[in-house]
Order: sequence, then C-alpha cells, then structure tokens
Amino acid sequence: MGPPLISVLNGPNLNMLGLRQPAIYGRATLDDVEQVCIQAAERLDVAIDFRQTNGEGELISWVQECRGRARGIIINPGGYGHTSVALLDALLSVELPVLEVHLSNIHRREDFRRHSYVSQAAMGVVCGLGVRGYGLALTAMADILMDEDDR
Ligand code: DHK
Repeated sequence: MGPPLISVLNGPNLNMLGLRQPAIYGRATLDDVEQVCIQAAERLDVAIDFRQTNGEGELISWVQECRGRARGIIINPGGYGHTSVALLDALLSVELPVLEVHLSNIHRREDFRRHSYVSQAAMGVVCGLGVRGYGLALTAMADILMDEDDR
C-alpha cells in the first residue's frame, strides 16, 4: 500500500490568486498554494492530487471521481460553497472525510459569505489563515486518516 491519496480541489476564481483582491486573498499565486501543499504532503507522507476549475460541473465530477480513489478531500469551493446544493450533494455521496478551506475569513466579510453549503459535508473548516490554511488542513487530514487506520 502506498501513501494515502488526498484530493485537493479548488473552485472558481482561485486561478486568479495573486492578482485578485490581494488585500483579501493575499499575494500568493495558485502555484504557490500548490507548492505549500506539495511540501506538506512530503512531510506528512501522503500523496496529493491538486486541481482547480472554474466549472461547477467539473468540480462535481472531480468529487465523484474521488470515490474509491482518494482517502479524503480538501476543498476550497470558492463562490460555489455559498451557492451549490449540487456540490454539497456530491460531497455527501462520496463517503470520505472532507475538510473545507477558505483563504479569507468568510465571517468578517459580506453576510452572504457566512453560509457555506459545503460545511454541511465537512468534518472541519479552516478559514482566514491564507495559504497556511491548506497546510493545516493537510496536517489534520493526515491525522484523520491515521485514526481511521487504527480502527
Ligand atoms: C474564495 C472565494 O472565491 C470566495 O467566493 C469565498 C474563498 C471565499 C476564500 O476565502 O478562499 O467567499
């Protein structure tokens, strides 16, 4: 058995990181986020599949593909977190641990950002800690998977 695979999925507009509202999302690019994840994965001895899409349907298909393939999902759903029942349904259907990440603190922004459908499927949420939130989520997921293996 190789290292467990964790799928790290990113939704719409996250390809614009670094250019997009840097005061809110920071100066790091999506490539920088991927590097943080690669380094955390090496340290934690897990494998990652890091992806981004602007498409709601594509994001849902990627979640579905995780069934039987990945051991856990870390997802920054972008704006779809606030709007997509379909994404929630996909996350509920795969029966995998899910951690939700937001770079910004969604609770100190507009009211509509305070609700996330995705949270209904998530074991935990990291928000407001910028890129380091991804590293924290990977650390937590590696721990969750070790607990599962001990059972
Ligand atoms: C990213 C987005 O694109 C927004 O739509 C969310 C989230 C917040 C983030 O902080 O990473 O509201």
